[in-house]
Amino acid sequence: MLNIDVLTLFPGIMEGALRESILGRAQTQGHVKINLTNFRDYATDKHRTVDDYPYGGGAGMVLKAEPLYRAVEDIGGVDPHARGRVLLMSPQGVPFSQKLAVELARESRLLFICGHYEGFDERIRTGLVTDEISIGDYVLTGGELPALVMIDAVVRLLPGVLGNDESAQTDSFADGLLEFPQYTRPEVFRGMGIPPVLLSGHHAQIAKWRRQQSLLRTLQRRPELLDTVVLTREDQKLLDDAKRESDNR
Ligand code: 4GX
Repeated sequence: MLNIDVLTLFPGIMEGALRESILGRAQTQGHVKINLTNFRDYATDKHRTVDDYPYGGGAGMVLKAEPLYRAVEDIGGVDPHARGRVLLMSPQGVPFSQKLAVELARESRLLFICGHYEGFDERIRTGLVTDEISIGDYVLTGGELPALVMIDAVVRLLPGVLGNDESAQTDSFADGLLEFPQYTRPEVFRGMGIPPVLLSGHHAQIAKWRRQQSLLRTLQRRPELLDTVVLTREDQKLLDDAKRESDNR
């Protein structure tokens, strides 16, 4: 069972998303425990202040170190070694990836820190955070959506969370390639047919076509992914054939 804590000033942003569908089911089935904490509860003054003006001046506010230290120590314990990984979502972080999701899914506890609007006092990074992670090169209003993205990617990898039909082994990135095209009924939709091989009943041919489509799609859309996947000699041949076909078109 994975234990996830989230520190946020806006737990409401995450509540709905965590209740629905596979993430909701993963919690009721006991694969993961997700605990949301409003770190404003750890402010000590009567106005429950969590941010303050930046030293040196300038626009915007900065999240204070004290409430977050108190929250992390209360939830994760005072011993940084026993605490598990403490993740901070920010555009300055290392890019999130399937590889990192697999790594995080092996942990027993994760603690996410979500900021909003402003920056963090740097001592939060230096004294609390083990991993600073970005979900992409764009600017959001807060860390809650990135935390949801990461929680979603991690929880679906936990043993038992996905059924056989939804298996994490068969999806895009499990083998480092993009997915092949899929079709369902009807056979002709608004004049658009389907590749005849899929109706042939020839399972080896179908598998070969799908592999070739995955390779071709990866080459066309995300060629850099091919640098890191190991291609069999058969893959190399399928890819060469597919390249020749698309050159002829
Ligand atoms: N991938 N944001 C965090 C607040 C903030 C400001 C400064 C730390 C330092 C983002 C992303 C992202 C916006 C979340 C700023 N936190 N996080 N927030 N892209 O854009 O992860």
